[in-house]
Amino acid sequence: MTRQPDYKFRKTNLFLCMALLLLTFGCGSHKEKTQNNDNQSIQIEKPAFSADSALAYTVAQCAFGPRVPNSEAHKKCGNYLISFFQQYGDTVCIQSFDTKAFDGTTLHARNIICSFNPQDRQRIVIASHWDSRPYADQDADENLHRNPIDGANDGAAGVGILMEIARQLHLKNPDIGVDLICFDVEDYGPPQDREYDSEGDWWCLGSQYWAKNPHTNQYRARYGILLDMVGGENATFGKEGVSWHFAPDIVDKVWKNAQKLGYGATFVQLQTPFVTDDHLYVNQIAKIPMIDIIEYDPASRSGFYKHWHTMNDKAENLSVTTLQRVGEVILATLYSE
Ligand code: AHN
Ligand code: ZN
Repeated sequence: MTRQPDYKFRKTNLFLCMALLLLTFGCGSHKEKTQNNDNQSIQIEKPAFSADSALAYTVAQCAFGPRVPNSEAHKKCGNYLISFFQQYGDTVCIQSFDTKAFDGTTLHARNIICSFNPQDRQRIVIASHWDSRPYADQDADENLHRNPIDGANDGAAGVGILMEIARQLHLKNPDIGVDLICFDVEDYGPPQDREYDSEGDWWCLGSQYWAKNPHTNQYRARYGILLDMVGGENATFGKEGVSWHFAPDIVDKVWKNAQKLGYGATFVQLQTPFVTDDHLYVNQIAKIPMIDIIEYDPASRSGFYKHWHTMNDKAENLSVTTLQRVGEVILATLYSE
């Protein structure tokens, strides 16, 4: 059995599923009763989140092949994301730019920004990166260290959640401005398996570009949430250092929402190490407080997802349960503003 069926076939299926979903949940919203750990029942008015859809969107991205900048798969997947978001968003902005990689290569990049209620001054950003890493430099097999990875969890899963969120926001207006941002070239940093002159900010090139050149004049947002490696099996998310430093109130808000939904064992009460990720530059350069929901695995060598930057970061290793929890926490946060 393959988990990456023919794309056209799946697309037809996907549309059928969506038609069915629309018929079943035409009103787009229902009151969800949930039980938290203290046995108090709480109600948050928000639309349903379908992790099956998020997974299908994640598989669809991976089916193009590794989304390494300058590759054909990267270009095709970018086009797919743009036309997807154009179906659901009020506006879609494509930020095209060229940027220099650590090795001197000029990379052709695109940040993709899907906005809801674009005229609203009260805005929230939900972001992820859509490119995948050119090097499996954490793989157990050294011979594979210069192979590109699928980045099913590292990239595609976060974007898959953004896509499902776009579908839900289209069904029920959140009454606040929302920008779903797919950053490009997050993962083109120098290989980490040998000494490289890694002076310089070679990671997160797309978010650095956006932070210096936001997609609208005088752009402001109240806060942002970055999703990175949000689909691993039995994943836990800790209060990451950069997030805690720049936006402790947002971390607490999101972790409280997770608690209310009964996901306190996934969003754990633990301070975890600083991570250089897209949110760092959004905080430092754009001065928008942004947190990172990123898997923390104390048992893995890196402290990240166990298949991080390996050939095993594949769609078949993703968990719908984790996608569901993260998706619900984000929707609960957006609809309780
Ligand atoms: C570094 O490895 C420098 N930062 C981790 C951020 C990252 C990479 N997230 C996904 N891929
Ligand atoms: Zn990565």
